[in-house]
Amino acid sequence: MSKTRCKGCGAVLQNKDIDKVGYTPDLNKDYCQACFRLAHYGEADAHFHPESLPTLKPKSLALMVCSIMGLDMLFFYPLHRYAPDVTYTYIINQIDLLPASTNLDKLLENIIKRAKAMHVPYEDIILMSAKHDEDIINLKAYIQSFNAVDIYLLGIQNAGKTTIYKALVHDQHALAMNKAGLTQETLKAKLSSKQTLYDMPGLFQEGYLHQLFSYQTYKRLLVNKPLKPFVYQLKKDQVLLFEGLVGISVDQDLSLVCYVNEQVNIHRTNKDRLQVIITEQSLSNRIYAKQYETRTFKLDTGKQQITFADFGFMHVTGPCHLTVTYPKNLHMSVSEALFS
Ligand SMILES: Nc1nc2c(ncn2[C@@H]2O[C@H](COP(=O)(O)OP(=O)(O)OP(=O)(O)O)[C@@H](O)[C@H]2O)c(=O)[nH]1
Ligand SMILES: [Mg+2]
Repeated sequence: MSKTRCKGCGAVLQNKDIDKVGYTPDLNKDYCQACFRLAHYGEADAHFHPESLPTLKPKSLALMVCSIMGLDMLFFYPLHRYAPDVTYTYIINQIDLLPASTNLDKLLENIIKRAKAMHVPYEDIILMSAKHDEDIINLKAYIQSFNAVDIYLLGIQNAGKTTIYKALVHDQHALAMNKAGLTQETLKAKLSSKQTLYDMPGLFQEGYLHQLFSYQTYKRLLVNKPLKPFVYQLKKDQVLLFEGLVGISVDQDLSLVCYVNEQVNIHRTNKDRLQVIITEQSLSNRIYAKQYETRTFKLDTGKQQITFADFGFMHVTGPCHLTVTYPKNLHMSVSEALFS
């Protein structure tokens, strides 16, 4: 088998099986067929998601990249437990997507508090945007201040690892797009004469939008512009329905601050109509949801964040009871809000 790799996703190119990763009819091409179609036509059908956990060399530096949409999962991959001889620095990427009014100092303070509460060892926590040249220059200087020769970019899908990689090593070919699980195999390049940078395939996050929608739909729903908080005053027995996917109701009149893509269809209805509307909208949106479930959460005092996969999140000030109807296979979490 050819050992040539696709320059977009890193998969070994092969011309034997169209249903397997790395397929191309012509082994002399730079890209596998899936990356070619994605890069040129914005289309993606087959979804291959690498599931193996990475092997990290001892004494290396791991940059754990997390997008602001995945903050609820920030410390949930305990790589430090099975690779303790590695230095871990956490990068909170895509901060350009946060509303301009966000207090970044407070966000950092709260993340540090959470790391301590969860006993997560870390060297540093960096807030940055891969789209800002200055942040990339600073990151490069930061990496070069370490003696480590192997530097890994790790984290869940769509966090921005390949975007950072491309900017750091000036790679023109690797694909960095809002297609979850795009990087299939490790990409590597010299960062300097002493250091090698590895862009790793994303760690698989169950229950994100790519499992519920076609690529055409989910790329429309992902947040790609700075978030504008939408405030909704919700009355008892009213339901706020997001794209036929998630319905929220509260046990008292309350305001919800919603952070989702502007294009998301938000519909106010009442509890009696909820099932009918969910059925209609999930059919027209072609949601791959086997079953919806309804759960009630008792929210503590203070600002709480309810996160719906990579779809968005909302802030609610408790105490209150919040009832959520959502597909069983959608990732959802409730935690203390990290910023206001
Ligand atoms: N606004 C903004 N978008 C970003 C930033 N970093 C990455 N993106 C976008 O996020 C999407 C995913 O970026 P990738 O670099 O492909 O993400 P990845 O972590 O390599 O994803 P996988 O390979 O699937 O694990 C792309 O559409 C990028 O343009 C950032 O700092 N700000
Ligand atoms: Mg990638």
